[in-house]
Amino acid sequence: MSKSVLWHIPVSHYNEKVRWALALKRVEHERRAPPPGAHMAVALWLTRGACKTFPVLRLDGRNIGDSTAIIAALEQRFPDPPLYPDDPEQRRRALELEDFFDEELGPHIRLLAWHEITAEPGGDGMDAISDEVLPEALRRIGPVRAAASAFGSAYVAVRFRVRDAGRAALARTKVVAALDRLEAELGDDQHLVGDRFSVADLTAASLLYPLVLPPEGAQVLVTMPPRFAEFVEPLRARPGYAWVEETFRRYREPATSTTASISTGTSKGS
Ligand SMILES: N[C@@H](CCC(=O)N[C@@H](CS)C(=O)NCC(=O)O)C(=O)O
Repeated sequence: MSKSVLWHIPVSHYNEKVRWALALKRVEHERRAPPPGAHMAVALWLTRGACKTFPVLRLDGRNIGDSTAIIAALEQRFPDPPLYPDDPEQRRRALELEDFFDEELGPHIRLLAWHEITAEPGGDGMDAISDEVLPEALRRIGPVRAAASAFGSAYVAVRFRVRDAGRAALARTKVVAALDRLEAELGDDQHLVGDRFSVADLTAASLLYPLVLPPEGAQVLVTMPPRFAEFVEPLRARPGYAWVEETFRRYREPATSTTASISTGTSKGS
């Protein structure tokens, strides 16, 4: 059996979803993180045109794109601990919630975070991300770091159209609506479906990680851009916010490594 390889983006919440599943199931793997700008081409190349985003997981010699498909494959290959409930009705609900948070939260919270990070040129946010992808020798050279940050801002502006204020306003509404749905589904329970952790909890918590920045999650962005922090501030008192913190604390093993490799390097991870 060949070793599993996760092609990922360290700062990304969809990638956190898969890193978390791999950690829970204790799947030994290597991680590879190509430089920004190369993601789409590398994902298309790895999946022979089937998927243009990361994460991509190489499992038993097959490259699988999309976090939902990856978790489905992991569930078959490494059934313990299960992320899908046994009961068919509970399983249907868990998958429906996974899909809801993937589609109705994931793209919007990403757009909002990038909107606020790039609204602050030269701010700490993009610099922190540049530091993550630049080799150490280069990140100490001021103009190289500034150029990498400028490239990053321009890339996300084009790729995700993050500068549009109307899209950012819609994203704020969608994030709050996702938090409303999370709280309505939870009621007084700790788990979204049944009485144990499932793919529904995994998806909601990992896609909300940029809002909460829990210490157990990816540690690329440790401080929020000020305008994003202003949006988050009133949400901190919400039960859904506390639930994300608690779910990370209970189920996400702390990341063992805060840095990820660039194109040719590798890192092991939890
Ligand atoms: N539906 C996909 C979404 C993945 C996704 O959007 N990944 C983004 C990072 S958050 C990506 O690869 N971005 C790089 C790019 O588009 O250039 C999944 O669940 O895996």
